Amino acid sequence: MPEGSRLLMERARGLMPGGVSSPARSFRAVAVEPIVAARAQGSHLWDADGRQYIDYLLAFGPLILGHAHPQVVAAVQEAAARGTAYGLTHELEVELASLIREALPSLELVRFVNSGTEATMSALRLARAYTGRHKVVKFEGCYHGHADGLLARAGSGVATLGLPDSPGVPPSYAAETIVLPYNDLAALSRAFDQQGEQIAAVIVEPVAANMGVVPPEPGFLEGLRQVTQRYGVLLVFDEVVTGFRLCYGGAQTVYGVVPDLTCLGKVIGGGLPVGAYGGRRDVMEMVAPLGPVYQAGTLAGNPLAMAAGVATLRLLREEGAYRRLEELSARLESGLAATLAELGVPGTVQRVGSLLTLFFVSGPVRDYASARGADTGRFARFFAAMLEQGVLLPPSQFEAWFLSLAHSQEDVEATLAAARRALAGL
Ligand code: KE4
Repeated sequence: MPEGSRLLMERARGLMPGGVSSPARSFRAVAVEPIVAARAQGSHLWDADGRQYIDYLLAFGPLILGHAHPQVVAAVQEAAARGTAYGLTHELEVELASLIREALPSLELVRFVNSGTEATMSALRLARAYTGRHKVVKFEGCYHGHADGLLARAGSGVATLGLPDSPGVPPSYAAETIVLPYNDLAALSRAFDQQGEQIAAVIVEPVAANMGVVPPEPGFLEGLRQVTQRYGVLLVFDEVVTGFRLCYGGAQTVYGVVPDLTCLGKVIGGGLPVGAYGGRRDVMEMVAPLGPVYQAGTLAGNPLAMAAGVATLRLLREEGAYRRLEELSARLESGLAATLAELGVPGTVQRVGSLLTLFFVSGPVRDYASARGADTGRFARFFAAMLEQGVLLPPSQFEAWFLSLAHSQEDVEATLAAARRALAGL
C-alpha cells in the first residue's frame, strides 16, 4: 500500500478503533488496505500519496454537487466569518427550513439535528409519543443509523461486517422492533393482523440503498401507506439518502406516496453534519418546546451546515440539474450491464436516479435475502481492481454508488473502461 496512507492508517489505528471514525470506511469487506483522503475537488479525490480517483463513494451520499463546490465553500466561509455557532435561531436555519418545506410540502414543520441517526431516532420517539404505542416496524437490510432499536438486521456497515445486529442493545429494546422482508406486503399484513394495535410506526427507506440499491416494487409503498392509515400507525420515510437525490424533493415526490414523517440528512447539509425530521403539523407540535417530546442538540441547525445546505439546494433547483444526473447515471448503468453480459459475469445492475449498485448475483435483487446471495468475494476483487485503476467505489457490496453533477461523460467512459478490465480479470 502507498506510504502516505500506510503510515497515516498505522497512526490512526493506534488512536481510533480500526483507524476510522465510522466502520463503513474500514475497507474490511474488500480486503484492501484503506486509502487515506488528502483532498477532493468535483468528481475527483486524491489520497495521501497523491493518487487520483474518480469518486463514486462521495462520502456516502451528501456530495451531489461533487466535492468542494466553489459556491458551497464560499457560503461556508462566509458563514464561518460571521460566527460558527450561536445557541440561537439564525437566518440560515429559517432559509433552509423554507427551502425544504417548499420542496417537500409534507414537512409542515421541520426540526434540524446533526445526523441521520438523530433524525430517525427522534422521529420514532415522536411517533411512539403521538400514538402511545411502542412497537416499530423496519425492513431487513434497511439502515436508519445506529440508534439502539434500529440496529436489528440493519444494512450498510452492519450488513457489510456481517453483524446480525449489535451487542449492547438490551433485548427489551430489540423486542420493540419488528423486522420484515423489504417488498413483502404479505409479511406486513400478517404482522399487522397480529400486532397492529401495538405498532407506533413503520420506518422505511422508500428506495433501499443500504443493502445495495433495491427499488420498491410497484404497490409496496402504497401498501405501506394504506395499512398504516388503517391502523392509525405513522408512516416514516427515511429519506436521508433519497431526499434531494432522486429529484428536487424526495422519493415521496417520485412515487407519490406521502408519509406522516420524513427523515433527511446528507444532501441537505452539503457535506457538513446535518439531519432533519419533519412532517404533519399535528404530530410535530408534540416536539418540545411546543409539546412534551424532548429532543435537543447544541449544534443542531448550525450555521455552517445550514449555509452549505442552502447553497446546495439553490444549485439543485436550477433547471436541468436532475436531467444531467439522470443521463450520466443511465449511461453508467447501461455500460456496466452490457459489459457484465458480454463477459458472461453473473451480476445485475440496479439503479434509481443517481444511486446505483452492481450486484455480483443474477437479479432481480428485491430484498435482503437476495442481496445476501451476492458474491462478496468477487465484489472485493472488483473493488480492488477498480481502485488500482483510479476508480473509488463504496467499499461494500451493500452500499450504493453515488454520482454527482461534477461527474463528466469522460469520467463515466473511463469508469466503464476500467470496469471492463476489472470484470475480465475476475
Ligand atoms: P448518519 O447518522 O450516518 O448521518 O445517517 C444514518 C442513516 C440514516 N438513514 C439512511 C437511509 C442512511 O443511509 C444513513 C447512513 N448511511 C450510511 C451509508 N449508507 C452512512 C455511512 C456511515 O455510517 O459511515
